[in-house]
Amino acid sequence: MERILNIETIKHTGEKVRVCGWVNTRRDHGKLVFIDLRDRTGLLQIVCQSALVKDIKEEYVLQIKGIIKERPENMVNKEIETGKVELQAENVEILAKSSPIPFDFMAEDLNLKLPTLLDYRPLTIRNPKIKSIFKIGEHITNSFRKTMKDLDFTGFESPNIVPAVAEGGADVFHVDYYNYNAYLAQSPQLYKQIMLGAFERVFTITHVYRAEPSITTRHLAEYTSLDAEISFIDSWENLMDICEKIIKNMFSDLEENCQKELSIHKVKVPLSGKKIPRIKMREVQQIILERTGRDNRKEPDLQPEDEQEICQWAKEKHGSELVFVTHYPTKKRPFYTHADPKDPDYTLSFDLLCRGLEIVTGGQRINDYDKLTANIKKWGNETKNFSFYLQTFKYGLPPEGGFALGLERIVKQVLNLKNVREAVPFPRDMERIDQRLSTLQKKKTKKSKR
Ligand code: AMO
Repeated sequence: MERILNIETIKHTGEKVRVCGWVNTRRDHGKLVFIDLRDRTGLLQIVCQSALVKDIKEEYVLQIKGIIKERPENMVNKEIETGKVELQAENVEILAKSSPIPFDFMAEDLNLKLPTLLDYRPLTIRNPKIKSIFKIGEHITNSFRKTMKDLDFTGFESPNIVPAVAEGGADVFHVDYYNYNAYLAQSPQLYKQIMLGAFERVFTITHVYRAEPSITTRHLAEYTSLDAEISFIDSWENLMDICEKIIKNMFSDLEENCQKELSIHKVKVPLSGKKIPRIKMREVQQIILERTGRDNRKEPDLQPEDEQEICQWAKEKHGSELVFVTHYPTKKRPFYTHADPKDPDYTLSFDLLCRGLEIVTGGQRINDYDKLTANIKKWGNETKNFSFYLQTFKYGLPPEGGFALGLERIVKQVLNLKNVREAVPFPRDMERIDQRLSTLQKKKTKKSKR
């Protein structure tokens, strides 16, 4: 007999079926035992003679054969999708045993401290509310890919071991690569630009690495970057148009297909209004001054509290929980960023903020070989380290730009999670590689020929 899923049992009343899953709960009522069996589609009530399930405890994995019965009207459970039926067990087989569970990790509102939640990830991932976080993440990634394909972008795989630092700064992980110096990629930036020479518009979904020197609620050491790069742009604003389309498609996809997951978290997708407002960074600082009295007008970047305030402004003024902030100072952007010809102290760049947090960064790139070479030097890098990448421009690349979305940050903002670590099944940060680093022994690193 073929296994059927719990959700399918509602179409099999009166029939004998075989189901498999985990014991979610067990309730003993004298000679009868009620088991809620959990599989990937949800719960099903099993009614058994106690003799059949004598030693069976929570999280045991079972295979059960029996007859699907309709429940009497007054016994229907509206809380579960199979609530109109139950399975009268005739045969129960144990597929795997479980040790006693250390705490109630299936509780509806699992109120654990983050370190405990992550220390017990193999268990807490089974909780429906936690599991739903990763369903949302998967939908976001699929929706990004779908919009990219609809817009005729070509996908590619970007390398994660790289010889040069794309985004600048010291936050890179060094790799001892056959005793040569290499890095874990901070972004697929240089490779997506190279790919344009053949495909004109490309995307990639890839893990990237930032050796963040501190622990915050918005930074991971490894995260998923959803990257797009587009050539033959008429204006850098085309980039924001495409980014807006991606985000709007993403949110309507979640609204259409993830109501269950959104409602477990008691959230709605962020409002994006008719058109997401676009505002220059210096104007943002002026608005912040007027609204809060905080004068950050000389600061080269927005502070986290400024990002929250401007999102609040966008919601009140434009009915949008998203806002594009544009024209960041040239000094603060990587070497490849195109300056604004009208005011070269600022760039043709943008961040997209959502509910108070940056979720996307992008902008136009320098596509002129000489200007790019000069900028690499100006940023303190040696051009020989970039000669591979520079071939792209040496042999002609049209005006272009692109952007990258931080997957986990989008999940965090959509679900109103407190910490971005909750949005990754297995987060890496200064304190953890699955296990807490403090519990692992430090390895003495071999001296490499650098
Ligand atoms: P940037 O460095 O701003 O830009 O990164 C792009 C987006 O990635 C997310 N992000 C992070 N998410 C979690 N943890 C981190 N440590 C982290 N750092 C960044 C953010 C951010 O907006 N090459 C450019 C993009 C481009 O211009 O195409 C880049 O990497 O959501």
